[in-house]
Amino acid sequence: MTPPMKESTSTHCPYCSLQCGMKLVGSRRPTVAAWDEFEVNEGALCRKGWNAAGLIGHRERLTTPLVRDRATGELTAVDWDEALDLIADRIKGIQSAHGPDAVAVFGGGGLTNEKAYQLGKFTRVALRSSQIDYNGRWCMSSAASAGIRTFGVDRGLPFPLADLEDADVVVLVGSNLAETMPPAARHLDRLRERGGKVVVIDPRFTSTAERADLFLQPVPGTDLPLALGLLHLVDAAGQVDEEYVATRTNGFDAVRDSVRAWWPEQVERVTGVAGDELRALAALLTAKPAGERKVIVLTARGAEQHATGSDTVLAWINLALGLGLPGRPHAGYGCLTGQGNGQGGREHGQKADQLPGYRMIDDPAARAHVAGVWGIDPDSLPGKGRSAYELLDSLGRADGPKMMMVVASNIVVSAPNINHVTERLKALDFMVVCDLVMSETAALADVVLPVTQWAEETGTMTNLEGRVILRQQAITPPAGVRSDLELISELALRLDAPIKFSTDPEEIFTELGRASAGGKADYSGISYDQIREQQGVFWPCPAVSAGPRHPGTPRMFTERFATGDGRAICHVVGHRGTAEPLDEEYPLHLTTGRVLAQYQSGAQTRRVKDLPDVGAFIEVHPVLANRLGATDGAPLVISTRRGEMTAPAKVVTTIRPDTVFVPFHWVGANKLTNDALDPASRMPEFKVCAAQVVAA
Ligand SMILES: Nc1nc2c(c(=O)[nH]1)N[C@H]1C(S)=C(S)[C@@H](COP(=O)(O)OP(=O)(O)OC[C@H]3O[C@@H](n4cnc5c(=O)[nH]c(N)nc54)[C@H](O)[C@@H]3O)O[C@H]1N2
Ligand SMILES: Nc1nc2c(c(=O)[nH]1)N[C@H]1C(S)=C(S)[C@@H](COP(=O)(O)OP(=O)(O)OC[C@H]3O[C@@H](n4cnc5c(=O)[nH]c(N)nc54)[C@H](O)[C@@H]3O)O[C@H]1N2
Ligand code: SF4
Ligand SMILES: [Mo]
Repeated sequence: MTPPMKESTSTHCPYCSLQCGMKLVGSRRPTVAAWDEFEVNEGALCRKGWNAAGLIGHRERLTTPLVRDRATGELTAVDWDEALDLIADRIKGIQSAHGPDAVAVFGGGGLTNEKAYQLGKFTRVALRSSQIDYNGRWCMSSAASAGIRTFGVDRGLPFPLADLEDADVVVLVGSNLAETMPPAARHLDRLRERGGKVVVIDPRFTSTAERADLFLQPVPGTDLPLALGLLHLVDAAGQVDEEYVATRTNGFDAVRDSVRAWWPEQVERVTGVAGDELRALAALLTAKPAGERKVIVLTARGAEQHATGSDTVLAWINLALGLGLPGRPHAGYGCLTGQGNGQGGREHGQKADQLPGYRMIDDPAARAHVAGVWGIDPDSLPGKGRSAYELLDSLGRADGPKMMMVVASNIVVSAPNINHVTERLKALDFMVVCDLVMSETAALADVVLPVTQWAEETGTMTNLEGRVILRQQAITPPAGVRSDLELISELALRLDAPIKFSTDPEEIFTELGRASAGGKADYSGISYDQIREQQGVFWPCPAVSAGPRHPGTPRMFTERFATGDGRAICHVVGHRGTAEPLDEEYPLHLTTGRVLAQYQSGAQTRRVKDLPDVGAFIEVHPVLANRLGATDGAPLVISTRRGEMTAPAKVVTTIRPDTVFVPFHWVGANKLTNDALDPASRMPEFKVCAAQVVAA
């Protein structure tokens, strides 16, 4: 029974990893109001948040399952039983012909913790398939891989966001925070009011850069040598925090040796950043003596979405360790995660190599623990699957899946090299898409299942700080839609799964806690009530058998890192360059990213009428525009080795003359992008490839 809805519900935004608190007022056509007491955003919201209710009651909302009619080829309304029976039949048929791995699942970092957990469990237990991965692989996986290797654990920010305010210096490497999480920018403003300094590193002078005291504008894909050059300068000036390095790290000397050749002039040659600017930044970082430095280094997608992304993050972490920052007050390294549940989405088992609690699927002890919670034989759990892009690339091939279920991703807009990916999707025998709207990916499906959206269901999300928050149901869903949890449960029944799948979020959260107990991301002590009382609870938060409950862990690494001996492990990394160097035919760097008013593939925000749906554009410098004979707004054709698109020029002085930028919220940018993958994280090189631009 659906409970009667309240007139005002405190909940959270449906979009990014800040997970701003907001109120939804009214139960039929609710409006968004400020929730001033929620400490992460203090009532502030960005334009997307203020307009979040625009998708509630939207005329394009899917409210009935659709099945592709064999005769007409059109998607046609059917009832839920017919759609679910058909899906279960196809799963059984395809698996009996080709084995369990012939059915794949593609999840999303926008799913609640409960959904991400159930989806991973469904794939391993009901489908018995190893083939699950998710769009988070394209998000912060490079930082995750570097964090795990160095600190033994991956929590985007190991400290609350508000710690930024009390730092002396914040360095943003490839983050356009003022557009991608606007309410967070006030921490930078407050820091500067106190006399602190903000450093922005970006090939474009963004609205975040407008807040910078020091702005470096490197060639895309060169953040790694930039970090090597900074550590070189810090060491050459005798400014390495020797005591910290000796007591809290392993392997630093090899790193120190490896940066000896990275003189500022050498760095300038590779990155385009002048030696003096590099020296200015090194001076800022070492303005205070070792032990007193309140410096925070943050990376985001600009530095991470590269085929060298994980090494780049390792290089910036090495710099932070050399300066003696991680674990010290108002200092450290962090990654700004992206999607609403970008953090939790990677902890509960929808990643190809992971089980809940950030446990590794090839670890026998982890398998035994999780199988125990699930009530199954550990030997029945499949092993590691393919990473997101490798999974898509394998679809329909002799050894690849023949069927895929997509839950919360709009792949044909957001995957790299989409001309190729779309071909692979079309090679599938059967595709199911679960979504709230007819996304570009849903339009290619054989079955589309209409699901509830954020305000219509309850679940937890883990924000960029590792704070587990509760999105409470505020309104009754429209007739005809079901939650992802319900359809997972129904399908599991039809597949004769050995166990039942609950549809109750709180019950699932409790089970998820038990599955995570003793793991790296331990949620076992967290309850919905505690989240309500504390404005969220930071993991790790283990269950306590007697005495007061664990309060959660806002700040990590204060005494030790999560490695065997408690010390951070330094990794030597070298400069490799981008996967696709420029040449005569493709002489420009193409980079891609976001604008304030649109979210991701735009499936949701392009449908909100109060958000400007301006279409893709190609940002070019006036020098380049002149050479092309193009004025602002004139159509340009941009092409790479993989595809081309036409879009109007946006002539701006804020971009490097050798670089162009295209936002990826509209179909097009990803016809161009390179699918070269990072060897460790399997992150595609979204942020740089070689392009040619001509006037249309
Ligand atoms: N408005 C809006 N906000 C969002 C989202 C959205 O779609 N729209 N998505 C959310 C998600 S999932 C994510 S992951 C985050 C992403 O948040 P951000 O990482 O801040 O966003 P991006 O625009 O992808 O990239 C940031 C900057 O990287 C720069 N850049 C490009 N190449 C390079 C490079 O080689 N080096 C450096 N140093 N910088 C480079 C770009 O010019 C851009 O300004 O945003 C979240 N918030
Ligand atoms: N060129 C380029 N490409 C990029 C990036 C880039 O910077 N440049 N960034 C990458 C990054 S960081 C990311 S995170 C990805 C994101 O790319 P996508 O995975 O495409 O992200 P969304 O547009 O958020 O897609 C989510 C889909 O799920 C639906 N949805 C929302 N909530 C739910 C739910 O609870 N259940 C179900 N079943 N569906 C739901 C939405 O309507 C939408 O269609 O894009 C990547 N692609
Ligand atoms: S910053 Fe992110 S969470 Fe906050 S209102 Fe905007 S989109 Fe929503
Ligand atoms: Mo992301």
